[in-house]
Amino acid sequence: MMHYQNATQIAEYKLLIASMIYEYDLSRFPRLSTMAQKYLQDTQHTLQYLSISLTIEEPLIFSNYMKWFGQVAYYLHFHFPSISHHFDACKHIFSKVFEEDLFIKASKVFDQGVEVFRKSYDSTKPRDVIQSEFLVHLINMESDLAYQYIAMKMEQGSSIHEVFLEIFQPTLYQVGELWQQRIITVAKEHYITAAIQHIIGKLYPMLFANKSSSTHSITAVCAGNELHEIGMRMIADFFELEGWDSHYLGSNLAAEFVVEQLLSHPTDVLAISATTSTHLVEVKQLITMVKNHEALKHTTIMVGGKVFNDTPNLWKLLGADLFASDPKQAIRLANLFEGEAHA
Ligand code: B12
Repeated sequence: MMHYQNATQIAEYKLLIASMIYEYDLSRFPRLSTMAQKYLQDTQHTLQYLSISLTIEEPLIFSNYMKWFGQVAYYLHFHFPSISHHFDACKHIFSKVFEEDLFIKASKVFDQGVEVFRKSYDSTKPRDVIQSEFLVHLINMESDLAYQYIAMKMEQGSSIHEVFLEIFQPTLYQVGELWQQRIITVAKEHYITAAIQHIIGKLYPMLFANKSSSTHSITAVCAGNELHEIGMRMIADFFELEGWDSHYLGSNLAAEFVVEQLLSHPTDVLAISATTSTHLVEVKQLITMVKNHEALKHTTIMVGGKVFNDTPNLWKLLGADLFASDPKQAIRLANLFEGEAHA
């Protein structure tokens, strides 16, 4: 049997380790035979988050994942004793396949996570998700009415900032909550997201009608294959509104291509967004590549997104220069930093 020595191997061999955990659990609870695929999938997720948490040396990454997993397990009506047996099975296999050092470190983080899971599972209650008029239109798949609602708000004097931060952002967070509680389907979540992106697109002529001249520049990218891109897009748009030149690159771009872009079109700031912690290794790789490149050593690296909002100090651990939780703070910090850099 192979013995793993470091945290990255946990992610590398997650299918193999998950299979061993499943086989062990199955030998004690034969009824698990009906759910092999789901079991293996969920276990691989848990191993992936454990690996990242250990690699980055931030236990909160795994605990936050287990908090979320506890809520999901509650809404999916998972059988609590079965999950407890599953966690025991994980520990049993860890003790067999991890070298002693790794086992000690992994057990500490894993045990904390299991405790957080228990508390989260026990304390989760269906919460009322406020359904605004805008969200109700989207749930009813009436995107034209949703657009008319936004157009009316703007006619009544709402600014782009208000529409983005007081309507789109809370609506999207509510959509996440509704999806997690299984009140709306994955397809509906996709529909609503696409509809909001479409509405944002329609607002662009208004957005950039009075753009002032550029003083600084920013490149904005989502980490690795991080698909949550609306937050990064909003940040880039707000910088643009503040008179910065913004180059928004979207997601699914390998680090070497980001570096290539920065070399051909240098900007003062590189902004990187991450929502889930599964993309943190990619954030770190990109930061390291930019920092190690002689021609890019003056590029200021700013990070943000849900995982950074949920994990204080993570930005420092990854070597970023700045972190901001929202557009206002991002612009204030970037202006301050760039002002000082050019003073
Ligand atoms: C829409 C959505 C999706 C869409 C994204 C589409 C798109 N084109 O962007 C799709 C369907 C693809 C998706 C997929 C998944 N999703 Co999703 N998704 C969401 C949802 C509902 C909204 C995200 C969003 O747009 N928010 C609105 C923006 C404006 O907010 P924001 O991202 O926080 O950005 C603000 C700040 O954070 C900050 N900011 C953001 N980036 C940056 C960068 C910098 C530099 C700075 C300074 C600041 C900054 O400023 C922004 C503006 O204020 C969230 C719910 C939520 N609570 O966020 C779930 C959510 C994030 N998803 C979740 C999950 C689990 C997934 C999947 C794993 C699901 C699955 N089983 O497939 C996949 C992962 C895909 C991947 N590889 O990344 C979970 C994450 C849970 C966790 N562990 O943290 C959430 C929280 C849902 C939930 N309640 O369970 N998702």
